[in-house]
Amino acid sequence: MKILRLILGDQLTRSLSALDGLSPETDVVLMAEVADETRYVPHHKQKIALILSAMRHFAEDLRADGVEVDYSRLNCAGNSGSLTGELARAIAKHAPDRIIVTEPGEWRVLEMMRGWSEAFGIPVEIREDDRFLCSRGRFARWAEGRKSFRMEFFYREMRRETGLLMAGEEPEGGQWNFDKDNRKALPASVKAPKRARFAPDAITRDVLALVARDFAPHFGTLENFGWAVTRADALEALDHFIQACLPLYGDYQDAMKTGEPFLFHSIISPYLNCGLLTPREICVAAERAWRAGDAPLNGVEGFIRQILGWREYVRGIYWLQMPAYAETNALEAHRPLPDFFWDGQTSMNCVAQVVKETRDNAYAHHIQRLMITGNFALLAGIEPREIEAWYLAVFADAYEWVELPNVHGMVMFADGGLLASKPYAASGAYINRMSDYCTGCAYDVKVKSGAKACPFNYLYWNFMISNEARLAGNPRMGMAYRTLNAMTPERRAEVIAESEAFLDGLAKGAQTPAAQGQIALDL
Ligand code: FAD
Ligand code: DLZ
Ligand code: SF4
Repeated sequence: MKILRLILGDQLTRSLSALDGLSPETDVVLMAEVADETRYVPHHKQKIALILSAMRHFAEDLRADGVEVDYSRLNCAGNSGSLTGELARAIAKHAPDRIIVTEPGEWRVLEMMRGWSEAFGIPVEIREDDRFLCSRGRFARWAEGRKSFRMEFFYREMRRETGLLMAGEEPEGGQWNFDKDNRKALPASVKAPKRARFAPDAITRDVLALVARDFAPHFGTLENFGWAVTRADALEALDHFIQACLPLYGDYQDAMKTGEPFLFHSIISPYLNCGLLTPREICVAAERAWRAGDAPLNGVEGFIRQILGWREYVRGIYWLQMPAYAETNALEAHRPLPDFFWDGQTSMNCVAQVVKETRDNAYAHHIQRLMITGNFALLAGIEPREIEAWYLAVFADAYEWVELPNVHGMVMFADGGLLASKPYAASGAYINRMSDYCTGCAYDVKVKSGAKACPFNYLYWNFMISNEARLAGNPRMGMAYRTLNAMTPERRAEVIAESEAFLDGLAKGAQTPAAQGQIALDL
């Protein structure tokens, strides 16, 4: 029996379920670079280059083991531009008896796959993606009958089930969560380690040239491209993180510093999400470092929680709730996305810095995504679809299954609190505490009203005022609403007027550095 096995650009794992039982004598593996996937959002140039180069390396690796790979390059003659079209061409060429795939990460692709058997008149087997630590079925069982979903409880079950950081039935260190020891501001004396980057080889150089030529209008630069594109290099990047960064990961997990985009973060999400690394091996490596005395428990637990907890949890929510999830807009936010999300031309130094780093690296760390660009989008009431498309495009690790719950749920509260118990809204004081951005800003973080006032200060209260009916009853918002209730009517009116003037100005570019007579960041 001849089997055609399709591998997608984020399924680059040799133990992938679609490859299980592969017979090199009879089977063919299909991999396809297609316009539909490279262009459905204006992906960052580095993201496209990373995926295409990693796909080409993966195909070479399979071939070296004697596997026949039918590989469609983006610009090869006859490339149909779609996964369905490339499958049709491969069926005509190889006349397989059946097709095997691993379930895709995104709803839209699964819908497409579900039509293939009928369209081609061949059995199509869609296998579970067992690279995740929690299957979709297992998550659905956990969620069943719960009124609200909270990551912390899910995470504890996952710790018990996997045995990670467990001492018998109890969590190591006597606590499930060590976050109170994390979240320190970064002292000037602490320097971030130099990060492992990988010089492009001939395959990557070809891909970089293709992306530079054919994707020029897409967001981002290619100059800093140093991503691993093979499993061997991704493992080296992981090893470097465990040795050089994990010891201080927890302490400075929430810190932000100008010119230090990576700090002590792992930068492994692009590898994890395209399949070069697996979540289990990363968690095991982190736990091993703690058991060997090379990293403290607060950081190791915090790191493992991101992968075993948050990553699995957001995937579970995505599959449980799609496709309706993407349609909700609980806070009725409808403002268009300002241009400065793409060009960085804003006098808000924090936002400009994060956009600049994202443009240069296809990366921003979690707190930059949540508390700078995310916080701004929440406070400004940006239309969820518009900000979601931005997040899906600009990061090398972005795939809808992980981007959507983070943006729709965690940042925009558009799901009405299904994923997060309260909106992550913050004024300038938080940004000032966790970063050095305010010292280089045209606005003054300590000023609450007037031309010099930090926009996050009045937008924060404006957000509370405009969402009072929806949020005042939330027990976790009690303190904010008690403070708001103590505000004089005059101050309320001032907050609303200043916010409206600022938000109206967004569409007109009124607060770009040029409009304000300042020098713009070099973007
Ligand atoms: P580290 O801080 O070193 O964390 C280790 C790993 O934990 C990450 O590699 C990632 O796999 C996982 N992780 C951490 N937080 C989360 C989370 N909230 N959800 C899922 N996994 C998590 N992550 C993506 O992989 N793709 C996305 O498209 C994405 N979009 C996001 C959008 C917003 C608005 C926010 C707030 C977060 C988003 N995240 C996304 C989660 C997180 O910001 C990134 O995973 C992280 O910044 C990647 O950098 P790192 O590998 O250095 O992470
Ligand atoms: C993200 C991406 C890109 C940019 N290009 C391709 C591609 O050319 N071929 C491919 O098979 N996959 C690509 N991907 C990853 C897919 O978008 C991903 O597999 C689906 O979104 C399902 O998660
Ligand atoms: Fe951002 Fe406000 Fe600080 Fe400027 S003053 S960097 S706008 S928080």
